Order: sequence, then C-alpha cells, then structure tokens
Amino acid sequence: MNYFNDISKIQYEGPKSTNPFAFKFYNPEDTIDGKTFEEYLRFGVAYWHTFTEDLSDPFGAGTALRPWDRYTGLDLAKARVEAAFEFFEKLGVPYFCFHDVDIAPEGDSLAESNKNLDIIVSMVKDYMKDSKTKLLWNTVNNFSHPRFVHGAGSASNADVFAYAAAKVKKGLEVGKELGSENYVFWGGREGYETLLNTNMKLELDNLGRLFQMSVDYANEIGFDAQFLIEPKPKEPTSHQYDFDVASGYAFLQHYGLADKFKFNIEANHATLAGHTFEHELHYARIHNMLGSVDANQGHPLLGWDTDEFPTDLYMTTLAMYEILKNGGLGSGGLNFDAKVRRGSFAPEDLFKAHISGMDSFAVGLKVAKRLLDDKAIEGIIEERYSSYSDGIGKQIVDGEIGLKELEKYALQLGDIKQSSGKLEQIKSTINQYLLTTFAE
Ligand code: XLS
Ligand code: NI
Ligand code: NI
Repeated sequence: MNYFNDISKIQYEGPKSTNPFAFKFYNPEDTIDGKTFEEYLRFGVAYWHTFTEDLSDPFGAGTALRPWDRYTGLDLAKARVEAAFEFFEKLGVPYFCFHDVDIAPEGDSLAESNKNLDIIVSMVKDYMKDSKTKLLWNTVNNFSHPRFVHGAGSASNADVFAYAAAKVKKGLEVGKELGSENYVFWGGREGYETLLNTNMKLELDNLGRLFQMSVDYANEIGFDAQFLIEPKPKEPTSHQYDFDVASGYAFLQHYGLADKFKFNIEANHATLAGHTFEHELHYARIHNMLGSVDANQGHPLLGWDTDEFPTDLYMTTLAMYEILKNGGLGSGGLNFDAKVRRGSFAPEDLFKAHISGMDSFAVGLKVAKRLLDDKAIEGIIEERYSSYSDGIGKQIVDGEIGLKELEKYALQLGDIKQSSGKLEQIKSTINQYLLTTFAE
C-alpha cells in the first residue's frame, strides 16, 4: 500500500533546479575527504512530527491532512509504519527516531500498551530488514499522559516513578530489539512549576536513580546504545532540570553518570535557554559530550519551542563547524525534530520541509569544511591566544606559577598591548564563504 503516490524518489538536481521535490545542495553521494555527505550528515526523520503530529496548537484543532487519516487504533499505527518506510525510502534518509507512543497506541493498562508496542515493533523490525533506514534513537514519552502531571522520574508520587521506570525498561528493550544506535532522555515534565510545593533535592536524586537504573538494565540486557540527555530550559514546566548542557553536565557528574551519557542538542532548546545553538554544541564538544543533534530552529520572535525546519544557513554553517571540529557525531546524527507549520497541512509539505532542512545542512557542511580547511576563523583565534604559547602565558597554562610570580611579572609590565577581536572581519568572511562556496 502506497501513501505518497504522487511523489517519486527525491533526487539531487543541483542548485539550478526549480523542482520543489529535488535536492539543490544535498547530494548524498558527494564526498569530502573520502566521506559521503550522507555519512557526514546522518539525517533522521522524527516519527512524531512527521507521522503522528496533527498540527493542532493551543488555539485550534489539527489541520494536517494525511493519507492514513481514515484508520484508527492499531490499524492507524500499522498504516503509519507503512507510510513511514515509504517516506524514508523516497527521501533517502539513513535514520529515524521515535517515542513509544508515536508508533503504537497506549492501551488501558501498561500491559496492554506493551502488547500494542510489541505488535508494532515487530512490524517495524520487518520493514527495517528491507530498508536502509536504521534507528538513530528511540525514547519513551513520559510526559503526555495525565499520570505524568507532576513529572515521571521526578514525580512526587512513587507509583508514578515506578510506572515511568517500567516504560523506560520497555523502551530499552525496544531499542535493543531494533538495533537503536542511541537512547534519548528528554526531561518532559522533569522540572517544577513552583518551589513552594517541591522537594527539589529528592526529585533530582530520583532522576539520578532512574538514569543509573537505566544504565544498569541496558548493561544487563546487552543494549550498548549511547545514552543521551536532551536539555531544554522550560516548556512544559517553567523550570526544567536539564536546563542546558552546562547544568546537565554538572548533574551527570554529580550523580557519577558523566561517562555513560552524552548530549542530544536541539537548536530551539538552545535558544530558549538564552544560548546560541553553536554555544551548546561547543560546550558539549569541548567536554567530549557532544552526542547527537535535534536539527530544527526557533522563531526569532516567539519564546517557545516552535520546532521549525532548519533553513537558516548561517546557523547550519556554525553548527556544522562545531560538528566537524568534533570529528563528526559518532553514533549520533541530525534528527529533524521539526514540524511543518499549521498552514502547511498537505502531505507533500512533509517532503518539501525535509528537503529544505537537508539542503540547508548540506550547505552548512560544505561552507564549514572550507572555513576549517582554510583556517579562515581558526587562524584568527590561534593568533588571538598566541600569548599563551610561550613566555608567561605558557607558564600559566602549564601550571608552573602562582599569584606571587604573576604579581612580580605584572609589576614590571609597562602598557599592555591589546589587539582587535576582528569580529566584523570574521562575519564578512563567513558571508563571503556562504556566497562563494556554491558559485560555479
Ligand atoms: C521536546 C523535545 C522532544 C524530544 C524527544 O521539546 O524536543 O521532542 O526530542 O522526547
Ligand atoms: Ni527534541
Ligand atoms: Ni523540542
């Protein structure tokens, strides 16, 4: 059964193509230094936004028109799997990602939900046999159902903690069954509305306990996926515990989990935290904690998680710059945790949206690679910090001197010579690279 009959396999047609169903910049087979674009970018489709999402918002019902709309229950779940693999094949993506409830309906009990999941997971497994598309990561939705009103791992009610833990256990089993390369924990409702009714210490300790139990159980069943935490500062709770990479890293270190986890960094979550996307990637990278990316973008005028498809080339360039400096994403990838706008309700918009995101990151990759190869930015940074490579700077870095020696040195200093930070030069260089890299 086909769902996207009017759409054939998306091909690369190059920058001059006017075909909305063709890649202009992403040619999966293009190579840089012997590695294909497909291998560099490791794109993933987010099941929830593409196959489950109905495009409702707090002010109105869903608008999405989907070829699988006529089904309900398990039939709907099955139709979505068929549609998903047709979509992956036509788009040519190597990965997908899902929450448990995206792929299978929740039952009236945990046992029934698990049964539904088993049915769909075995169907997904069959489809994966004939598909090149693999599972980048899976997770469980421990936030939508009313039972998680006060959180899951950080719930005020121990029965809810137990239920959440049981769902994570099943999620790890599903991940192993489908060969998932990573397993994600996004905080969902792990946070609080007000400290006036919150035992923060107990909630944080319990979250640490849930993560430790998950690591232990994954070891027990031989599921060797990379564990990832996805920080987000707010929404749905007003304060989320995994606020940003820096606070998530401190949490992991405190609970002795830092060598078991890395971060899944979402662009829109970074900006909600008051950071740039590249700040979060950079912070994770320099601590060897950059695991994977939820590739989307926020709306510059809106203060919530709009999850738009990434089209900002400046952002994709700076993101790919960090990813290349990281030596790639290892087992991670670029998962489009992004949704079409409510007005873009036609099925074909799903293709166009992914094409725009994939093209944007392909541009970012190529421009960032050139910037790095030419040391266009790195050269300026190296020069800026050159005083630390010898003399007093080297002694500071090598830990050879203390305040007394530094005072002695400072007392004999005359005027200190400063040099320009060259920001305008750097920005204009980036623009130049953006505009010339694809000019044939
Ligand atoms: C929500 C998150 C979520 C995670 C997976 O804001 O981005 O979609 O990626 O639970
Ligand atoms: Ni996300
Ligand atoms: Ni998000």
